Amino acid sequence: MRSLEETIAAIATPLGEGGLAVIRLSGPGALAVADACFVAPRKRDKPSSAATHTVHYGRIMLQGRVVDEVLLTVMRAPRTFTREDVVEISCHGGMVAAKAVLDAVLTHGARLAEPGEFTQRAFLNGRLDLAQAEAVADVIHARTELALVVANEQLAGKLSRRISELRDGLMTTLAHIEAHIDFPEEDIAPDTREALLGRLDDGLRFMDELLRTADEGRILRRGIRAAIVGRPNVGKSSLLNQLLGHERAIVSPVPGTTRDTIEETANIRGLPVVFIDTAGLRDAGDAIEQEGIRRSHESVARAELILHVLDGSETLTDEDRRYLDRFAGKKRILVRNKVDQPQQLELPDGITPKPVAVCALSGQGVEALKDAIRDMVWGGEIRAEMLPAMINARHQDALRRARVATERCLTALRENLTLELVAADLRIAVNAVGEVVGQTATEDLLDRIFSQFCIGK
Ligand SMILES: Nc1nc2c(ncn2[C@@H]2O[C@H](COP(=O)(O)OP(=O)(O)O)[C@@H](O)[C@H]2O)c(=O)[nH]1
Ligand SMILES: [Mg+2]
Repeated sequence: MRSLEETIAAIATPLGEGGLAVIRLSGPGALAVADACFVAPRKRDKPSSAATHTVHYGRIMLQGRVVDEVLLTVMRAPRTFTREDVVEISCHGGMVAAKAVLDAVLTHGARLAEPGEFTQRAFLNGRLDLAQAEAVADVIHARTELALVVANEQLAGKLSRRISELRDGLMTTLAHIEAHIDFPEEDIAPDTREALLGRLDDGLRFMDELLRTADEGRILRRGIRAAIVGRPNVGKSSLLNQLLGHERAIVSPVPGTTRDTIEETANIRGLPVVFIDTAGLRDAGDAIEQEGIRRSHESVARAELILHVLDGSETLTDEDRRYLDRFAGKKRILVRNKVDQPQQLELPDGITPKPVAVCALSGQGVEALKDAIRDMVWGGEIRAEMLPAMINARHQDALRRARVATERCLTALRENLTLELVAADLRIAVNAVGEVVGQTATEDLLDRIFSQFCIGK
């Protein structure tokens, strides 16, 4: 791990042209670096003598040259994001200006920050725990407001509090068991044993409650993949455009127009849904079309939801039947398109679910289709205020290990095995739960998590 003695710097805003860019500095030397390259209108006004949380106008200088006109914010430890001295310099948003200001601070003793290093310092200095640090990335990557609500609550500590509650409970039980190990001549009284078993059971239930949120947490963070399938010309591309609210896919009366697979994310009732418009799953066609078909097969195999589009104005074909069979076992929604035309389509008996009727030309029925998608992936209305703390894949892995260890512990206690064994398993469970918030995280794990952040965060 890198030394906290160093002062780090990075451009915190996206690269490219914009109104403003922000260069961020953090570390014990942040104010000294600012003193060395910032000149206020009154030369003796130095960042290091400024009051905390104040903003100052001036120029950034490098080798006697004015680099840019800026506003510089002084924030002294510990009331900062990293709990270190922090300086933020707002400069002009061009690529050259931001880069030149960064060069100036690097020349005067700061070092370029690694991805996620500011957040990592916030974690190492105890400002955030690991679950909260991960939430910082979730906030940045949130693709719907709902995802943002969940990320912000995790950042505020909602999940962390649940985890401490769970961990405290397990630690109390562990302390009890260890007390009995210290006095081996006394057997555990039957009612004490019952109490311990009850506590461990509570712990398991608590873990299960959190583990149940993994799927919804994954959907909110990563989105759900929904493939739009059906034979050529039924209106798949038209439907995609309706769901996205803009023209993305080429719509054409010529079958086989969509040669490549199109993927785009839409916000469906707060859920990020990645729609995949497939090139059709037929065999035949020229080399380019075959490649398109190969990709379609791939993305359909990875999709978690199928939207099977049927043309309501035509009778069912063998190809339609093949699609019906093929996706019978998958989570699917049947869409009867072209309801503006005289209807010919009749579905065989026993086909579920009931199709959603739409007209992809006018958009009629598309709102009902969005509801159907939400119901299929979420199960019920989504209200931000009802959302529980939601775990991510890493938390899920840690909690699963904690669950296995706790179950082993319960069995050992029931079967009267030695208390050392019971305690050993319980310690494993406590540590695994602690990983979620980083109480027991290895350096490798920390590096892996923070390296996924962007530079400047
Ligand atoms: N009347 C009518 N025509 C539609 C409807 N949806 C699509 N079409 C037309 O059907 C043709 C094929 O549509 P397209 O979206 O390219 O189908 P795809 O091959 O399944 O992607 C185009 O001429 C569309 O304008 C609809 O709801 N009603
Ligand atoms: Mg198409």
